[in-house]
Amino acid sequence: MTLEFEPAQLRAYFVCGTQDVVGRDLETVVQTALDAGITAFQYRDKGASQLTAAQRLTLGQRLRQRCADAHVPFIVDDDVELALALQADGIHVGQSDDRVTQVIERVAGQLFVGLSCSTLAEIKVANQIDGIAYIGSGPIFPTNSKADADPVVGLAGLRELVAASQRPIVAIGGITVDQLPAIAATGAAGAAVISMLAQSPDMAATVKAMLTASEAQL
Ligand code: TZP
Ligand code: MG
Repeated sequence: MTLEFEPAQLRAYFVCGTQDVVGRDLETVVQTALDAGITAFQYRDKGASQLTAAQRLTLGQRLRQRCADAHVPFIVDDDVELALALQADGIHVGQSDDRVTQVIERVAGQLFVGLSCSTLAEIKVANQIDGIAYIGSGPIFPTNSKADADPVVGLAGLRELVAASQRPIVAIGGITVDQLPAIAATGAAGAAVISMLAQSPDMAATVKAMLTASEAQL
């Protein structure tokens, strides 16, 4: 059983892979985040990850099960075949990944689709495409977690993207607890974070801050 997309799932969106928790166990980190109340998890194992494809599949199965048990959507970054193999709830693709229209066709009826858009032009194109559940926009601020990140969008830029988009937007990139109210004030449906949660000394408090900030906008 896969979960249907709902915009509220974007409120406390955790993105993580083994490269983001070096020296620690990703499964434990994800379980702690689930227990803390994250509303979505994206498995993004890439960049400096040392895993083989087989290890990624095995770990993915375990993470997928933990998300299912917690009734939290499990979303796979980029890799459509991995997402299908894991019976994920969603797939997230960037502008430079497989063409989003092909991905939508490939996963139709099985997975919801998220698309990264960092410019107004990309939002306008996305508005014309049926089958996109949500948009991820960023980096809002400078980030150390993505080597090939687009130029920084900023809060004013995010506000423009939100105004132009017909789909809910989750903001990503360099987001810290202090910035959550400002992110929410742009009309974004939520925040997607790596470091803020992966390196949080108190995940319950960090997730609560994410939920409180997005609650104020509902
Ligand atoms: N896409 C745009 S910025 C980014 C991704 C995956 C990295 C976000 O990581 P952090 O640590 O929350 O800045
Ligand atoms: Mg990508």
